[in-house]
Amino acid sequence: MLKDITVIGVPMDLGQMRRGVDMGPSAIRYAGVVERLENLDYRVEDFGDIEIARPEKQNIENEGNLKNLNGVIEASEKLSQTVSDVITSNKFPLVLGGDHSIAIGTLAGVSKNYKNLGVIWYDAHGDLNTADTSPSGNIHGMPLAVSLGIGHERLTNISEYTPKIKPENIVIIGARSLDEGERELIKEKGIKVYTMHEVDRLGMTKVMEETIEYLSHTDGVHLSLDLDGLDPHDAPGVGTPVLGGISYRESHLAMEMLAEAEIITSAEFVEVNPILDEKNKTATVAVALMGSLFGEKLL
Ligand code: 6HN
Ligand code: MN
Ligand code: MN
Ligand code: MN
Repeated sequence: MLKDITVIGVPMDLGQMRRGVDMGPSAIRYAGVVERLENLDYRVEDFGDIEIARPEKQNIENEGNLKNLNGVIEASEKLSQTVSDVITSNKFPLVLGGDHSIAIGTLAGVSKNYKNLGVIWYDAHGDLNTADTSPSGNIHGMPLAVSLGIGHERLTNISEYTPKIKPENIVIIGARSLDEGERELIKEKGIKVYTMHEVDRLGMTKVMEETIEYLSHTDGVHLSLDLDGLDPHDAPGVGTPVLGGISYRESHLAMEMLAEAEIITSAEFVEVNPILDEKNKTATVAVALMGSLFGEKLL
């Protein structure tokens, strides 16, 4: 792993309708992300936050079934540029959300720098909706589809190229709430998914061994970790919790195995919502998982 990390905050809440997720980056900083990584001997620079339009100034510029479309596009372009600059200067981009719509910008900025980027999508959801299949119109349920080049062309064309990723370079882990259109897309594209059924059945060790092997042909792997991939008991501060998720210990194991395999080249931790949280527990869990991802060991 690169010895220099740049932390980028994205106080984004336009991709969904619950207030508070814009405070995610602050909550994660307060939980000690910079200190945690410095203790592991990384040089950590905090870029600060990407500027996001306030929802009340958006005067609800919905386009069809896409809520806050213009605000999400504007933020995605800025984030993409920032992330790409960080990679160009040979630093590891660690992006703090914010709702999961930020992955549109993160992946636009990351993938520009790789020929064959892999993605691990750690999430209760598939985030594979389009305006046509989305039950909510919330763009945070769409970033993986958008990155595959599927969806509104103003979203798929962020940073003026599409697609950002190939279906065979994606592994979804922890899925347990998939909409009908998402299931169809998964089948049609042959996307690798470890639902909670497979996590239960195989155990996290096997899931991660297979995931690492499956992505071994890629030239970089982005980790997009939605805290709702974890069970709400361990990560209650999220806007769309789903029972029966990945445990705290299993998540640590997953991060430790990724650290050992040394395959992760960029990462984002999203959907931390301190208003819905219990004493900043979810941000604290996020920082602990980042510790493991960057090589922290118990002994
Ligand atoms: N997330 N599938 C639902 C939707 O509205 O499209 C939920 C999406 C949740 C998105 O948690 O990042
Ligand atoms: Mn807000
Ligand atoms: Mn998500
Ligand atoms: Mn989710």
